[in-house]
Amino acid sequence: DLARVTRALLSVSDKTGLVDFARALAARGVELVSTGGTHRALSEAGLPVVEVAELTGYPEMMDGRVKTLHPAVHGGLLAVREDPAHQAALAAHGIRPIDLLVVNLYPFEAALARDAGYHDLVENIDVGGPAMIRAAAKNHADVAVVVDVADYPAILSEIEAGEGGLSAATRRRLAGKAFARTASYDAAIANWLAGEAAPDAAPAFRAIGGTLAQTLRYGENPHQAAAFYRSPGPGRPGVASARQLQGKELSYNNLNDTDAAYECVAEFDPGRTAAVAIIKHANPCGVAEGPHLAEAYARALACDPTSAFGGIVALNRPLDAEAARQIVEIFTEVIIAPDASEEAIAIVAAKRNLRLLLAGGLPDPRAPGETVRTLAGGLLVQGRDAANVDDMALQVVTRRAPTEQEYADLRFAFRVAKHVKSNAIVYARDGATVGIGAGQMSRVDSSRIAAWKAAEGAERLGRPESLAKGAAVASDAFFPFADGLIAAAEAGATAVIQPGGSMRDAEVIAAADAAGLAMVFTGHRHFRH
Ligand code: 93A
Repeated sequence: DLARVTRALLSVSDKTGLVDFARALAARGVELVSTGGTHRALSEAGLPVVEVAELTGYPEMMDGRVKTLHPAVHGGLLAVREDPAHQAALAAHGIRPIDLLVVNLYPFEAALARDAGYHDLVENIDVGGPAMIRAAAKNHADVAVVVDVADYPAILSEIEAGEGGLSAATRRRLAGKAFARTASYDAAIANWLAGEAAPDAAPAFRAIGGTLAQTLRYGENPHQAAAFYRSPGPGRPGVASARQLQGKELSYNNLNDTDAAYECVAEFDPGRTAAVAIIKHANPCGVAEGPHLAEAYARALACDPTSAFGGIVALNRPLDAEAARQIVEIFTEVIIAPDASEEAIAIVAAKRNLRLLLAGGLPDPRAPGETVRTLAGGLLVQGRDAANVDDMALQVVTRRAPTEQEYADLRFAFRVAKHVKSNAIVYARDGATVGIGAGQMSRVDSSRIAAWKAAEGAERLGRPESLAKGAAVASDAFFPFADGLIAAAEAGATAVIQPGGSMRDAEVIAAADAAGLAMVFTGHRHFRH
């Protein structure tokens, strides 16, 4: 079962060991054919070698994109030696068989490793090489294919020992290796192209087994590539599962904000109350409960109507006509709700750019799950914050205990604070936020901003006193010093909810008592960064 090697085609990018290997072949009387660069290397070494262009009758063209893609090459590789019809075809077209193919491919992987640019990478996609490798490997009954420079010595010694031939077992083994090589080569190209769409998110989501849901026009900023990946498994009802009824494609920021909005409003049990959350830059700028959605929306909007402009509105019950009519009155990017009435859908339809997303349900705020974020060289994974203020044993730490109304507002404020970026301070009154301070590096600054918003709200309504007057205030983490709490008391808050646990709790409690505040500790922190 030896196949004699009489004619070899060599076409290699990596020219390591090439000359020695070719010289040994030539010494055994093997005729050499090769492509441009390989041909040059061999003739410079003084070896007799024919150029492929001579075989095909065509010069290498299009920057080498077309050099071996020709019947004179592929016929020579694919012809079955024992098939008379194949032999007749060879004869009819003046094609001579090739018994040994030696190819290594354009160094695509190396180009990727050195972070070559897009154009450079595309040019490093070898087409003719893999085509020849696959042809020779398919025809391993007659042809031997070598794709690895490390195999040269073994091939040579087998040819020496086998009187100019290679065994069927060797040809078959080489064919297997050849297909493995083209497969891994193509996989590298495919992965690169898939990753092109979202260079930042792709590795992270491949790691958790997500699937690409949407290639986004860009990320947080236009110079950032981005994509939206859907997590494996059924997942929580929300932005990833929602049906979009109208409006243009959601952007990266829209998706992020819509998720924040829906997760926030899902904290409100629709069986107990209607609730609305309005979100901007992933932070709530107004959240409110109400007997029905329209009232909840009006109250949420009243908290900070300036910021609500161009915001995302999330509802915990199916959108009805009354609420829809109010929402379309101001510029809104997205509405997300579990469902919507026909009438509400028709009302929203009049605003063609407004996106309406129907999620089919509300996510369970207590359900387990993960959050993932990347950092340089790794991933941070944590369980989602599934803690719920209704499950917390609230500990009264002040002389005065909250009234029933204060308790309700404290729970409301802490529920919202969970969805405000830290440091988070939330003032709430009668089931509506009246001032939110988000994302400050100092808790006192968040307190000041929230109090200022509450004062602004009063001005808007023509009220003499800040809306913080008589409000409940929530802090996502403990007050490290009394100053933040004193600021809240000065703004007019009467009740405070916070995790507790500061070294200075005693000072903070004393300040609360001095101001006549009622304060409860939750024992749970709601950091969100
Ligand atoms: O550009 S190609 O995809 N088109 C071809 O027809 C072709 N034939 C061989 N690349 C092609 N090759 C590759 O050229 C081989 O796989 C090898 O990597 C390289 C050798 O070129 P040279 O002999 O000019 O250095």
